[in-house]
Amino acid sequence: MRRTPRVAAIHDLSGFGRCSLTVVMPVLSAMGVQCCPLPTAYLSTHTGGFAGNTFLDMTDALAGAMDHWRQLDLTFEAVYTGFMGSTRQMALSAAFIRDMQEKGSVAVVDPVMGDHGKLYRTYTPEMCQAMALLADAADVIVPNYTEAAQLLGLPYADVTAAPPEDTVRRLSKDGGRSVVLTGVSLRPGRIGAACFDRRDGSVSVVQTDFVGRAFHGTGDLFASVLTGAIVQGASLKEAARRAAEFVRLCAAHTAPQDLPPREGIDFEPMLGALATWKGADLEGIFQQE
Ligand code: PXL
Repeated sequence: MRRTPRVAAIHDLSGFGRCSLTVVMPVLSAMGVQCCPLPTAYLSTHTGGFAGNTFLDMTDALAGAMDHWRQLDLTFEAVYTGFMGSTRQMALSAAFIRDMQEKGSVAVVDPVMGDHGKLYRTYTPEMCQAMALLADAADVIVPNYTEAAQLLGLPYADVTAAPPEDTVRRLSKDGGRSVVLTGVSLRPGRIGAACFDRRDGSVSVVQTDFVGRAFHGTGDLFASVLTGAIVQGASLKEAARRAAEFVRLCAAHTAPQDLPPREGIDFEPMLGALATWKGADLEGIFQQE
């Protein structure tokens, strides 16, 4: 019997606010994937909407844990990275990715830097450059429009105005990496992602209903489901469909509660649905646009 797929997850641990490892770990576990965390930092809360959060940098511990895993000769179906606390963490992550790729890992890099046209307040221009280098090591990147603009060195307004099909091709760096651009809306009331699959050069857009509000942590939720589906063997487009549909389900559950957006998307009660989904369950939910 094939062993349970494993993912090495390099993200911060934010105690309150539903993002990064507090999303990544339960989502992957619910999908039947072993999540092995490599925490980059411990924060009391995420940095979006809470003032005065604590920040414990864990870069030295990260380097030590990576070395220990190398000594143990561990292998992972995927290495999945997100929010980073320093340029050194990004360099360590890129080196770890390259070592694990030699042993068969797929590298999914969510180049977390900002949202809604603005960088998160801890990100400096040097960190954005280092994130672009980390993204160069990836097999799959999962940027939103803000991050796509950073990676392409273009104004946010230009990237949001461009056809998403062109943007994912440009982000692929001549087809060298797959791309899932999030927050793509082809028409009002619809939202989803544009995908460039480097395996066959195909470009596709998946769309689902937009549940009228934005919540913190939806990017982490989307990228976690995407990563889980990829290691389960789904195609990139199918993985993006599952991710978009799960985010929609959780947003529909969260919106009527009227929680402060900084508390994040209330995904925990929906994990059961994620655990039992099979690819076929989603047929009919999506229309090709
Ligand atoms: O959701 C991305 C994210 C992850 N981790 C931390 C953050 C953010 C976004 O604000 O602050 C600590």
